[in-house]
Amino acid sequence: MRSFRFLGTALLLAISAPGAAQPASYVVQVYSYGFTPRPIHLAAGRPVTLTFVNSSGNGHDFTAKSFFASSRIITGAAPGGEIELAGGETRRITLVPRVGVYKAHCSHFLHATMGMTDQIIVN
Ligand SMILES: [Cu+2]
Repeated sequence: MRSFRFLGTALLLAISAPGAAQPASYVVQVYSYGFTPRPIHLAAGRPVTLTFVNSSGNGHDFTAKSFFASSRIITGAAPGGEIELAGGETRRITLVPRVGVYKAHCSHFLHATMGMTDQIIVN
């Protein structure tokens, strides 16, 4: 019995051991009218799951064409360099970002003017 418990613990440690396969987690809040955090800091070459949470009842998007184009996307998609979010929607994308400073904004009419701009710093 005792040895089985030890085996279980050993297995658990093996599974939860730090490894390159585990992506980091990063949450971007989307609301009327802004993004948080601002700027967004990411580690270059490290897989990260970006979770975009639209807490408002209105549709918004996170447009960052050069950022998504230069990243290696693992799961999810950003067609046209955009993450489109309906009111209350949450979307995830897992990618490996490349070194650089990128601009992001909401492409909906006048939303960038009202504050929906951001910067992604990857280093
Ligand atoms: Cu917007």
